[in-house]
Amino acid sequence: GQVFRLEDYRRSDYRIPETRLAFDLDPEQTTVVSELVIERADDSAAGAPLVLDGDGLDLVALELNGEALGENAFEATPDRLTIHALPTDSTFRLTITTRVNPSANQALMGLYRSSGVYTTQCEAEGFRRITYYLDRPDILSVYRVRLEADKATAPLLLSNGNPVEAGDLPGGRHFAVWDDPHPKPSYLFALVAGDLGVVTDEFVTMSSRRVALGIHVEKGKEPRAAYAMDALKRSMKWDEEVFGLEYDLDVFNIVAVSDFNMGAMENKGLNIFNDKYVLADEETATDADFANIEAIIAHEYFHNWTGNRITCRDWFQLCLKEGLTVFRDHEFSADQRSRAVKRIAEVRTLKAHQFPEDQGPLAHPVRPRRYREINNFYTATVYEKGSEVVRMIRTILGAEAFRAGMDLYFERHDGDAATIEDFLTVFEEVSGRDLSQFALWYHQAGTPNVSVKASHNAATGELVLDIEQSSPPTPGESRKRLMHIPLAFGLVGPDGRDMVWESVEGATIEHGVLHVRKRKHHVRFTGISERPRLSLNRGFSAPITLSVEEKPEDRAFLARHDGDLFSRWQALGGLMSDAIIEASKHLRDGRKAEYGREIPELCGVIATDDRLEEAYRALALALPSEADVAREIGANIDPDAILAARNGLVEAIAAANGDTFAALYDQLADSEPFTPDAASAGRRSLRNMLLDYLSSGPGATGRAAAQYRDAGNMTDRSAALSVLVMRHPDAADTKAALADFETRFGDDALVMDKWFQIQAAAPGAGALETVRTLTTHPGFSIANPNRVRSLIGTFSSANQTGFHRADGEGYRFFADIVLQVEQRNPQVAARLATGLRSWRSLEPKRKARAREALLRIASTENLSPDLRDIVERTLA
Ligand code: BAL
Ligand code: ZN
Repeated sequence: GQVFRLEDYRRSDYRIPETRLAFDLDPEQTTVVSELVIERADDSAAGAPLVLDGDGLDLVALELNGEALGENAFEATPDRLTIHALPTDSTFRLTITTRVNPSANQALMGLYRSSGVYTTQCEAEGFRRITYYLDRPDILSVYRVRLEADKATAPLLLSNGNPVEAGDLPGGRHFAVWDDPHPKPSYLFALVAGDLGVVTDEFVTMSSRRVALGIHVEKGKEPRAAYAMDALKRSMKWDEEVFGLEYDLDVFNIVAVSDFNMGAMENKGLNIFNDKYVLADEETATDADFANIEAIIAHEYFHNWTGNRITCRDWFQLCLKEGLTVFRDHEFSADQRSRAVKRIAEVRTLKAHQFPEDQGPLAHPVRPRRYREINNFYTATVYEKGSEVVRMIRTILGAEAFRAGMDLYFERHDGDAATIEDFLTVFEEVSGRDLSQFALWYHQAGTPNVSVKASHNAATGELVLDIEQSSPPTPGESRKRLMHIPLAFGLVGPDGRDMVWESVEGATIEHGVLHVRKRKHHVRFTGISERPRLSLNRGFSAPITLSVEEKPEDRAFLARHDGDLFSRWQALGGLMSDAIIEASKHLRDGRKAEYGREIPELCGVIATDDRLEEAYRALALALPSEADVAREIGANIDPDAILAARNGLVEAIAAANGDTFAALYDQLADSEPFTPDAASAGRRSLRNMLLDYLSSGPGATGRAAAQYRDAGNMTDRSAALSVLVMRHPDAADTKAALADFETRFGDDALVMDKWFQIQAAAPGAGALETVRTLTTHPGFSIANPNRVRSLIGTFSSANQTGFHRADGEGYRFFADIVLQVEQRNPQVAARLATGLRSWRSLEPKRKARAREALLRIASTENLSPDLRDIVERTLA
């Protein structure tokens, strides 16, 4: 396939200041008439042909300035429309008629039907599946859209912008016209037509403008949209208060659809959502679902400024809108909930998804320099690491200068298609700092490592830190340049308080942040009378790995006493991870695993420390996942040994704290009616974490079975079911609970996703047969992305022992499914296939079998560009 390169960017010879679209909607034969005002960018472009993008299009008619074009004047293929003979005037009008079949569209890109609703997805390059266009984000146009459809089946007609006209037509049809005054790129175009229920509300902006809000969902599910509406209003308010950003249209609509490749899409004034991220009530959604809905509603809304008003010059700049908008939604959630807890959750996600990407064959810079298929770059690196980079800018500049930089960004670039350079420049200007070394965070792939050695001289009161940075090679980048790493730290004294030094030399330290910029820093502190414990990378100030020479006692001390809650969590997690790694080595060698007393004791202390929020205590008690441990080990992975070692630690913690945990479990029972707020959710998460420990012994199903039975909400019900399935897959209580869940929720697809997910995660070689059988369950559909992700995605990404079965059957099954999904939906298949990205770190037998599966996919004929790109890079 073609390779696109950042350095090849050129401005287009033509612009499209105005776009008028008319859709005559029909399930199989939709006609699209596109009337474009086209402008030559400058005189040097005179004579240049106009080349418009298409993808599988069927051209019906073509007119230039109102006259049909002769056959020799243009060339139309499904993927391109080239017009040779153009008038000499600098502006002309092109009218293009195409015909598309929404019902046949299973790739869910362009215009398609989902449960009888016409909907669109155009990012990144879906608009060219609707009509020929300059389908690139630096072509900004004002859109006017006319929709016409059958009134009985599609009473609702929505597009971007404000509604301007509507009316009835003969033959049971009707129409609506929408006008969007804000110039936008084609990837932000959207339409929806169908018969949906609605929840309405109003938001009054800071300059007293009234905005009509609508959330459109499947009829009968309106009550489940109430939380999303509440989250939307809070998001609108927050963006005004924190960034001074106001909404800019008279209406804001959100539509939930059940077949959707992504989580949601920020189309101007008409966000389209995967229904999973809109619909929630206590009986059908967990606390995690509520938190995700809040975050994603906010994320898409925040794109109105970071993405829509200021968009990307080209797709290499994707992180300009995504990294920044993730940062904004993280800050929103931190303000709505608990900052420390939110930060830990973010770092867990980053380590679980971005670190393995950065450390494997699919590693790429936050701003990539080349791609073959842009759909494959909606990655954890672009989103999550992209957000971390913005966070580091704030850490380096301080909150005030950061806000000034954001203000300047909006002031200077509103209406632009901008670049990362534009973004960095505003922060350099407002702060007077040189961010050129820092910019490597955008340009260089891989997770840097910082190693720290400390030596303390009690007699002189000197502390020396020898700090060294290094970055491992990544594909296409064997030599790395030195990064600017902002390392927040504290020197924790014997009383648990941060020590204050008299002087320091060897590195710049500002507001508790040490700036690592050279390969090596020899940092000397004076006035440190006692040996401190090093609390490093506080708040995860930089997305790096740390190698610190320290004693386990020091970590245990920090886990108990560090004044920084994030670092306490980090210290405890490190101890747990090391203990599991050590135990897994013993088990592989046929020896007995030992876990010691320190970790179980710490777990008891933290679980019962009521000065700490419950949500924090739950996160502290959550052991690193099997995948986390595998990543720490890095090579020659044996998932069975890791599972056994991890289970051993769970049992050791449970054995040491049985009575304490049981008492706390009883004490935390909900006494009030359900509310989804952070404090109540935290209580449930701690209680459900305790339930897992209390259910870890042989035959210990009673408590989980009872909780399942008595649960008043989905959080407690699904947690109990998960504990039963994970800890006691063959128990009668487990089978009964699974059957009951299916009976209760069998006709609710989103809830059944949890049932698929929980079973797909059950450890052990037997999971494969369960998953295989579930693919034939009537509730499963290979055509629906949410079903595929719940069952197959969970199996491949969250079931280390089932998926990575020693005999390779998990991989074989997986390859079959990936190829089946690909027949319909290349994008979802390609995403799924990243489940094998860490194959090289497996032990030799599994590695060979994983490779066979990848090679089989790679050698399949007519592979989509999406899937080919992923498997070839994974194998390279
Ligand atoms: N722009 C794609 C979906 C999102 O990141 O909001
Ligand atoms: Zn986004």
